[in-house]
Amino acid sequence: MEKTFLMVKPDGVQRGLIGEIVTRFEKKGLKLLAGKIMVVTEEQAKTHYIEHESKPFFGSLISYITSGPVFAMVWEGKDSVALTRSMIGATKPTDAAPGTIRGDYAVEMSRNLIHGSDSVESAEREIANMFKADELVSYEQATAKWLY
Ligand code: RTP
Ligand code: MG
Repeated sequence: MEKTFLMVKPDGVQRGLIGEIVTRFEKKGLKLLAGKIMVVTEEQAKTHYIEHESKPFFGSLISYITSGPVFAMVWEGKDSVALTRSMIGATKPTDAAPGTIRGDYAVEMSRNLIHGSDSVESAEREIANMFKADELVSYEQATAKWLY
């Protein structure tokens, strides 16, 4: 089964949206393997957003993501990367469809509430950057036989 890394960003935590966001993925049928409130270090932030290193917004992106606690999660399920990206919605809130997380709750691109891995390879790298292997819990999902 495919794993993905999702993270409620500091604005989502401060706005009290952790529960709302987690509920959406639970109801979809994804399995939560790990979740923790944490403050991302400067080093972790730079590793996480390495692909944007040369962009003009890199500095402000790093300040934002390290500005307060985030809620980091690992979710598992069939096509979990693509499924969660579509549930999150477009990067720019004006392009994010209603019904998506950003479409329903975000106003600014620089305060777009949640991160989701964009590929299986990114997910592996991002999970390793934020979690130790033993923080991921392996268990049987009771609803799996009705989902798949
Ligand atoms: P994320 O990685 O945070 O899940 O967001 P994403 O895939 O939808 O977007 P990405 O292209 O990876 O960009 C990462 C974050 O950088 C900010 N951004 N600002 N032109 C800009 O000013 C600009 N472009 C991107 C956004 O906050 C975006 O979520
Ligand atoms: Mg991205």
